[in-house]
Amino acid sequence: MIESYLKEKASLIDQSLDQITNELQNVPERLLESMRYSLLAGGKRLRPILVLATIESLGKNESIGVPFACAIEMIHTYSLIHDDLPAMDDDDFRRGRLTNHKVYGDAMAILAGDALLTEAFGLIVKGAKQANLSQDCLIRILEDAVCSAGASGMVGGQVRDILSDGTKLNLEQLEKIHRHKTGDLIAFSIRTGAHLGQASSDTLRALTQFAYYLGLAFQIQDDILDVVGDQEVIGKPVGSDEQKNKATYPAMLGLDQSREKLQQLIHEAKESISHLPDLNPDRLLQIADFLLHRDR
Ligand code: GRG
Repeated sequence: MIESYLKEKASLIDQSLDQITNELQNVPERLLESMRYSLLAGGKRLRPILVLATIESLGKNESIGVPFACAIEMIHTYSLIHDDLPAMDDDDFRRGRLTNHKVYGDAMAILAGDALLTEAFGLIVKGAKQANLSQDCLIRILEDAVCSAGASGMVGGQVRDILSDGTKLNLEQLEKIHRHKTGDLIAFSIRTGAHLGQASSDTLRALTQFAYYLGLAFQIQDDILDVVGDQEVIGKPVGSDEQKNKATYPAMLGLDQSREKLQQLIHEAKESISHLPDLNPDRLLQIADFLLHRDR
């Protein structure tokens, strides 16, 4: 059952993040509290789970991926904290609780995000040392981290999004924003699993394609849930995209066509990894199907 797999892996990530942040040395108490407040608030842990599932699908032991998976969750959580700030989306609730700046103030929320991002890189290096990873492999992961989270990746996507406020986007422009804002970190997760699982270059390419289909599908479902979701279940207010006049798939295509596009993307995602000699795709296919029907 995919639900029990996701639950078990989310709990492994929760425990590891708790331990990793508890072991940080010389961190001012209030900063650590603020970092842990958002990090341990129980997100779905999709990105770290994708790291582990990709390693497993390549027939390797997933445990080598845990520090890398946690590092990616730290980068993701930093982006959520900063995205919620008054200068960005100005949101009050995230992961079912008050947003970081509502509890700790803007300055501490900014710094908690900065610290999570920086510590993530430390954790990647620590994970590489623990696993005796080759320098080549570590460099590939670090390069991917910079490209996917940095100025040409997630941050770039967020900037394109902000600059498009008040303008009328077409579908192609919207997809470019999401490819970077949402897709790049999802691709980084899967590519990290592929590097750690020693995927061939053809398989790495196919997994990257799978990741971008999945990332876009994930975003469309996020947009759909903002229209038809249950606030109690998703942990943040619904209807906020419409209220903020955001360009979304339901706003551009309507709900029915957005759902069709979502199904099409999941189909293409699954096709792209179904016939590779060094990959057993079953787990990743199950996750793709689960995302199609997720309610949070
Ligand atoms: C501020 C640098 C910077 C970037 C912000 C990720 C992001 C970019 C903004 C968050 C807002 C948003 C809706 C982004 C789209 C990606 C997305 C659906 C994020 C939410 O991810 P989930 O659903 O959240 O995996 P949990 O809480 O489950 O981890």
